[in-house]
Amino acid sequence: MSDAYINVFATGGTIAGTAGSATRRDYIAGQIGIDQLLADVAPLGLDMPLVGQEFASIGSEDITPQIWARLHAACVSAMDDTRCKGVIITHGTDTAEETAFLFDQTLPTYKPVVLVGAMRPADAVGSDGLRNFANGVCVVSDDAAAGRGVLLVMNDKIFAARDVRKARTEGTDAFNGFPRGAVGHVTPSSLEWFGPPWRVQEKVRFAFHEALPKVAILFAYAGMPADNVTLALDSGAQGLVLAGFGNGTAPAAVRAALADAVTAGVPVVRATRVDEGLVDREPADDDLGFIAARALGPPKARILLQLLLANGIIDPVRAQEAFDRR
Ligand code: DAS
Repeated sequence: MSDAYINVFATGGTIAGTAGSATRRDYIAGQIGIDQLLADVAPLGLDMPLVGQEFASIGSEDITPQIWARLHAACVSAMDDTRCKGVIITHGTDTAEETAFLFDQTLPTYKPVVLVGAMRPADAVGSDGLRNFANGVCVVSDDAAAGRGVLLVMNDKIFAARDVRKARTEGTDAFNGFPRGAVGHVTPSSLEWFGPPWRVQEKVRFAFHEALPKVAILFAYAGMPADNVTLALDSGAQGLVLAGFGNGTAPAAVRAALADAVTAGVPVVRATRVDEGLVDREPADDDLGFIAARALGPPKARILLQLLLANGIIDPVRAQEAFDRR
């Protein structure tokens, strides 16, 4: 593909943020438009032509289903465009893992889709945005990048969407992967994968829906009362994710209320509020009809449950299979 290019879809975030000073702490996300970003990137001498399109100029805390829908449609078009080598999405870091995981589950895997962001605004001293972007170009340009699902590139590390989570509020080393750490290491001039692709030529796992069913995350805390469950149900939640203690536990009254929710037809996923670690199935899950989140933290467990509901998969055994899958 000698005339190949990379589609760059911009959404804002700190990678497009400016403070007006190299040392100022506060800044505004999404200030640098796609044309300016591509102009800033041009002197880097990257090998692959870039074709830009701007979808939003927001901090990613304001990402919406509508933006996701437009972005997803553009990714689908890019998959079908024979000249497109792959897609880079510039994105705020706060919800990058959610966009990455949603798209990971709803796009085919035969072309790479890579999210890049920054922890420091574009005009900050030591800004990481252009390096992360150059690394993203290096990844998308590589033939071996396909077949790994959606990826996120930060701080010279390549993470799979299913594993990646924002683990620190500041510093350029803000992301971790669990249960796998990084799946590769990248610099603007080198790329090493830590293993072969594991999702080669995989089709879309779930149909994308702009309007996903409402799923509430219930964050466990000492003394948590059971009315947290009823309030969520009363507000229209069609599914519940427990961000539980330890291995997805909760006070007995909350567990009983969650079991009642399952009986009433509302699926319940047990996840954990702990940073890392599996939430495995336990014998009581069979009796109560709970689903174990396995390696997915609450935000991604919520997205997967939304996709399952939107696609009519409510049987807990089939739902559990989706949570078990890499
Ligand atoms: N402004 C936040 C966001 O857009 C933080 C960031 O991008 O790093 O998610």
